[in-house]
Order: sequence, then structure tokens, then C-alpha cells
Amino acid sequence: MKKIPLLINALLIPFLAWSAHAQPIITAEKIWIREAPPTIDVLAAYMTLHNPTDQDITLICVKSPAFTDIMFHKTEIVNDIAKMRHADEIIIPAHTSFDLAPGGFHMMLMGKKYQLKKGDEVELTLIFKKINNKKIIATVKKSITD
Ligand SMILES: [Cu+2]
Repeated sequence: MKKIPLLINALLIPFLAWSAHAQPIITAEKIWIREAPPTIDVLAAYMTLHNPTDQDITLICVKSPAFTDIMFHKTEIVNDIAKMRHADEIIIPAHTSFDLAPGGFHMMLMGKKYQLKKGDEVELTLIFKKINNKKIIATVKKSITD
């Protein structure tokens, strides 16, 4: 009988170590989607991502039940005209916050599957290189201060 607790411990300790390591370590705040007229199918999402770890973390894609496709864009001013440049991934450097905000990086939400209005909440799944996915909730707003 005395051997049983030892066996359980031997199984449990590696499991606990594994599950602690598998926790998402990125935090996201100020997560919002800019409200658009009903005829517009492409929206933009903004947020601040924080990486508290010693390693750079790479966001490789985002999925949502509300959109068919999500891409990363950066707005840049070229000859006084705002243009959007595609980015393959977003790197959040160690011990740094990364802002996705109007006029800079954003998530371009393509192919809206249903109407979204102010106050609605949309699930986004952030998919990272090397660390676990993280589900977050974005709120539809007219502006960040809305
Ligand atoms: Cu864009």
C-alpha cells in the first residue's frame, strides 16, 4: 500500500510541471474592434499585448468565429497618403508591450460573417509560435475611449 502514494507523486509532479509551463504567458488588454457601417465587411481590431517573459514571442495568426480571415497590417504614411502594409507576423519583444492602435499595427478582420454593432463581443484566438494559443474577447466600439 505504501508504494501507491509514491507512484501517484511520480506521475503528478511531471504533469504539474508541464501544465504550469503550458499556461499562456502573454496578456492582452484594451481589446476593441472599430464599429463600421453594416455594408463594410472588413473591420480592424486593436489591443495592447504584453510579454513579461525573457524571450521574444511571435504571434503568427488569429482566428475568430466572426470572420473568415484575419491578417496583420501596418498603416504607414507614404507621400501624405495612408497605406496599409501586410505583416506576416508580430513579434512582441521580451519584457515589452506591443500596441496595435489606429495609425499603426492592427488586425484586419476580413469577411464579416454576421452584423456587429457597438457593445457586441467577439472571440479572437491568438496563435503563437512555441507557446499555447490564447482566447481573448474584443468589444465593438466607435473609438478606444467609447
Ligand atoms: Cu488594414
